[in-house]
Amino acid sequence: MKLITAGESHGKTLTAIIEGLPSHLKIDIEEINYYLALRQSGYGRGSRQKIESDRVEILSGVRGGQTLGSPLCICIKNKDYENWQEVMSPESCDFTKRTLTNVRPGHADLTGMIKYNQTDARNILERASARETAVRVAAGSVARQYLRALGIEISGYVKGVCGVIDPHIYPFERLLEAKKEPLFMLDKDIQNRAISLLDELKKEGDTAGGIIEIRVRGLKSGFGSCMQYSTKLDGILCGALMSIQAIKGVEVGLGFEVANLRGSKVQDEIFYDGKFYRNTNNAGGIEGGMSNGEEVVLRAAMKPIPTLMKGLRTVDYNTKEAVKSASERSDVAAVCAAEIIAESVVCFALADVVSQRLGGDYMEEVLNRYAQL
Ligand code: EPS
Repeated sequence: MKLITAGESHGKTLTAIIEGLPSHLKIDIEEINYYLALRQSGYGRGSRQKIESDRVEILSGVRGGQTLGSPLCICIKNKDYENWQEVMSPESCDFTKRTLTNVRPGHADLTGMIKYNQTDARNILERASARETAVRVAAGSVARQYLRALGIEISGYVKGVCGVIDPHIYPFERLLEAKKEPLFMLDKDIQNRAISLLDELKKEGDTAGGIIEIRVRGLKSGFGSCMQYSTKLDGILCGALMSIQAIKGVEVGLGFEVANLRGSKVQDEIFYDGKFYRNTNNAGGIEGGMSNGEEVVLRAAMKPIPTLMKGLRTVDYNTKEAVKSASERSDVAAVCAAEIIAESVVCFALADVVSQRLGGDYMEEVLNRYAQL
């Protein structure tokens, strides 16, 4: 299963092509829109989200609610384009307006300008922007529907915001409740502390990141492979998470903690009672680059949003003068959005791994093959 995305943040539309879906997969468009709305929600989002109300349009690959086996072309319109047409139109536009040269530390601005030989960071930031993730959520939501048909579910929650961490471990069933919470957190006291912190940061013109946990339930053992480095499931899923804007760290299972513990406290011992099982899941459901049948547990660390209302010290790209970095509007935090995006990219990457092993041109064939494992 392959995905390619296109689109600028203030351009006409975001578009994606998904290739490799079998035929006869029922597509629930309202569910895609549900995840798009969730991606726009969450405490700490900025005023851009009041302009956009993302909805997917399927342009090809689906007929009467079912996939045809042909490539799906999907798009999400940028409502803000109406306000940006003068500077973003592909036909003709005014290059002197809404230029950005006070390059923002931590954004793609400076490195992108040098790499692509630009004098206006707009030509970089429009594509680097996390707006692109809207269409990845739509594609991930299609992949989620494919996985769900096999009984594989993906969920997650926010585990921490700017150092306010929830140390609890929750059963999979509880994770869905997080979506009803303003910060997708499951402990209300901890969430209230995080909200107060975001309020303070907003007043100070500062921003925050956080930690997201993603879990996969129902994945049978043997997906991914120990035979070639590029086919290892942990490498593939962590790579997908790292591809999200602002993600700077990823862990599987115990994650970085494995380095601090002795072997007998880290390895999950194996037992047999009619079937093999383990009493612990420190490996996070992946051993030797293959799913082992336990829940897959992934965590991602998001850095704070690089556009700070109070600005940061930087240099004007063209004049080389010391200036404050650019800021018109910004999210204080987008950790909830990142949680939905993380679920979505895991869905897509996993659907690709699953479909590589199972093959199948139509859903019934796929389902039969999974049932036989
Ligand atoms: C983003 C900057 C902000 C965010 C945007 C990502 O947009 P604007 O520059 O229009 O205020 O709101 O995210 C989205 C639009 C979105 O839908 O997630 C950036 O620089 O990455």
